[in-house]
Amino acid sequence: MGPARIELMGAPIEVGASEPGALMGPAALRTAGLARALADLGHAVGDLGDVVPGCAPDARGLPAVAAWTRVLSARVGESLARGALPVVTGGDHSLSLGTVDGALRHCAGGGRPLYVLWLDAHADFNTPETSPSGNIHGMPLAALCGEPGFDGLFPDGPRPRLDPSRLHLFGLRSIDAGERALVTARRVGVTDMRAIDEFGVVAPLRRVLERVAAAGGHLHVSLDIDFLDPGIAPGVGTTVPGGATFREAHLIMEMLHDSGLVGSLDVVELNPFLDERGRSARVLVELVASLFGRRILDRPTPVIEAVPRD
Ligand code: 5AB
Ligand code: MN
Ligand code: MN
Ligand code: MN
Repeated sequence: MGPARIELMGAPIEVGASEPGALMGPAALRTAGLARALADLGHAVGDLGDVVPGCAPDARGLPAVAAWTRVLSARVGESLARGALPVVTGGDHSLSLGTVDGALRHCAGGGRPLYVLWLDAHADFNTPETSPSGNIHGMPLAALCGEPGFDGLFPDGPRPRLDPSRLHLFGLRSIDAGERALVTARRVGVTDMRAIDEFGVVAPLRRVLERVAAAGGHLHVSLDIDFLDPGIAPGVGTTVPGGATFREAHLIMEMLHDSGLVGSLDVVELNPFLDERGRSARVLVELVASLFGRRILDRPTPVIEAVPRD
């Protein structure tokens, strides 16, 4: 059984990155057939179009990101309240400030813990103080977890924080000194590339999924395309060699589907301006389709059966 309805929303934001082009990401994913691929699997799919931020066209920096955060949080919250599964396409990774905030508020209202699986080459745990670049797409997790330095980013008043122990970084292979200290101090879960090389993706991911299942949690998945090796997904501003292979990423998506735990999804950092003939957009569509149930044969694989379900 799948979600009642998948709701696609574009978030053409690039103010969080220094390389221009990510604002074309939602359009490229539409062209690559994202909605059609999901509908072909039998899901009810709605494309709600692009989210429009309530900021001046010339807004830059933190104020612009704050406007995106506000509207994305509201849209994701509304989608979840309708019982839908929101899929937000980016756009740079600062959009997850809004999507995760929306999921956090929704879960807090329902008394469910929110877990985040961050598929990314990077930790995205810088603060304005530790960041070597000043780019906000390298900071969303620090802000969501309540690190200082982000005044004015979220709507005023109390807000639920992301518990760092319910955050898992998967595929990490590039981390700055300041964020490494924070990730360690806050006890964030990490499966870095060294661990994937040694153990593969199955055992570490199964452990994450078991925790979420045991807690009855909502799993938010944030897929940064630079999680993948640049050889298969070159359309990205921040390439790091040594990324996940297509087969590793594909298996992760299949396991996520069969877990039945995913409640919301971001697909971020696609930069069509840097892509090669739509390759990266097509790879992302393939992966998202697998997350929503595309499979080779009509049976679960033995590995996935080992993940307990209640
Ligand atoms: B992405 C870097 N750590 O903070 C920084 O693509 C890169 O959303 C951030 O993961 C990459 O600028 C942000 C050097
Ligand atoms: Mn990222
Ligand atoms: Mn990244
Ligand atoms: Mn990036």
